[in-house]
Amino acid sequence: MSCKSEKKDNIAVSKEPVPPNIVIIYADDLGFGDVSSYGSTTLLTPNMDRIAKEGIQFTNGYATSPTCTPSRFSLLAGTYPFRQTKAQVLPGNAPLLFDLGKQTLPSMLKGAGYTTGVVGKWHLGLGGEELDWNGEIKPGPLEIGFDYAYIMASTNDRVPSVYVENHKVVGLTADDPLEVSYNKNFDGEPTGKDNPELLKMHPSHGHDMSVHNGISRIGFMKGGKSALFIDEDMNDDFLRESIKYVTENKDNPFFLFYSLHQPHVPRVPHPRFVGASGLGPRGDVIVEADWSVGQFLDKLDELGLAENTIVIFTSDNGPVLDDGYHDDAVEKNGNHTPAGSLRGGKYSLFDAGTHVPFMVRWKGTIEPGVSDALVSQMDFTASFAALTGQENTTPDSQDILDAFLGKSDRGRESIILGQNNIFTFRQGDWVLIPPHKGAKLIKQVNIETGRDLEYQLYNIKDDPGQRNNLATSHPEKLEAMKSDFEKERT
Ligand code: NG6
Ligand code: CA
Repeated sequence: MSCKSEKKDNIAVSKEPVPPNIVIIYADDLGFGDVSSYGSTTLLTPNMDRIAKEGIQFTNGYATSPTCTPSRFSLLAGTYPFRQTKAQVLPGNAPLLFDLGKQTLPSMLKGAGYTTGVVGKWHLGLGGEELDWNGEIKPGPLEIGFDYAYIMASTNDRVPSVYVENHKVVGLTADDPLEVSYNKNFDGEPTGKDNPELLKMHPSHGHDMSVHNGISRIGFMKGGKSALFIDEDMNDDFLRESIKYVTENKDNPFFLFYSLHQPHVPRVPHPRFVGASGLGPRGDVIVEADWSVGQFLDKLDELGLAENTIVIFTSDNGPVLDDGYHDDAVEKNGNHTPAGSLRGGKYSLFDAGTHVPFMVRWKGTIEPGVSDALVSQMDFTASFAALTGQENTTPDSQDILDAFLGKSDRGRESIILGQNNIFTFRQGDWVLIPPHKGAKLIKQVNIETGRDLEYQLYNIKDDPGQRNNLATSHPEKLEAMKSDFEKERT
């Protein structure tokens, strides 16, 4: 930690140490193999690579779930997602997922004197059971510890297609109220199903309800026309708001959760990035996201904050190609391997569901390097509580600060990955997948679920592609893992 010092009669007097700013840049559905520092040669991400090269690149970094809401919940609440059964992909009109009053990452940092902000995708519910989108939108981020919020209400493929700044929908006018339903359409409103002629991007599965900006979404909405976001501008909107936030808060310690929407569907880059990757819209929006990461890092440099800001880059879950729109993700993928050498992808119990790019930079403090420590996003709360002298009261977050700062190659011993009784258990280099009923393949997205009626046991170090099930040949290891998994669950 650097110290602010003050010259007094030519003697430097040390004041309180200044805690570093903390920024988490969080991609949405970015895979382990989508980043060039993790081996991608087909898609180049020079700015994400910059964080990796100037900091610690983790080769065993995990989100806690292979979908969005549970991973985000876990990151912010320091809790395994399975402890909150509602922590599953939420509709856009779901109530706020958090128990008010419990510690969160932002509330802990607020207690340490930080200003706390969130910009970008939220997908953690808003309001109570009934929410009038034209009134005060609360409880939300401000009620769980953020001082400032500029968020997309849900996801870019779920209505309402609006941003919320603190307690208000941005740009809404009283003469055109916004209404939202996940049950039925509003009279006279077009849908993707009935009005394909209105669409510039067509759904492949689901996503055939309300239409706006030529794209049909999940759920129905009416009105609020002046508030609806433009997909092409979303990246620039979130970058602008993030830069504004750090600029305004540069003189006090701040935390920013900069939550990107890429490469989640619908993949609609700004026109200046169309064709940038050669891999179609999925690649193009990753290039767009990477560019924003670079712009953001440049701004930290310009403000003189690079040396006193921890920058983390990671993703909420693994990759998927066709996730519900005909956007050429499959057709133009070529030789690109979004999951790298890992098996599965988004939604999967196999490793690629949760094993994600994960890097931590603290210029001038962290010695750059590569770490194979087992680290998870759930551990930020306890680790940064240790850094800032706060008490961690979240149930599952572990203090692995030394691993995050590259001082130790020991992270967690083990982690449960999944949500709501669908689990994988990683311990050291071993992965246990308990028996799960259900299909082995999600056909629509062409991803293996990892479900099997038998136990699966893999050694991830020797077999990152999870091809050799060692459950029968290693009965003692299997029994030990089963027992440790049960202990960790309770
Ligand atoms: C699925 C959606 C998918 C995506 C996902 C959540 C359909 C057919 N598929 O239900 O497109 O929105 O939910 O993704 O509707 S996440 O990254 O936010 O978890
Ligand atoms: Ca996601």
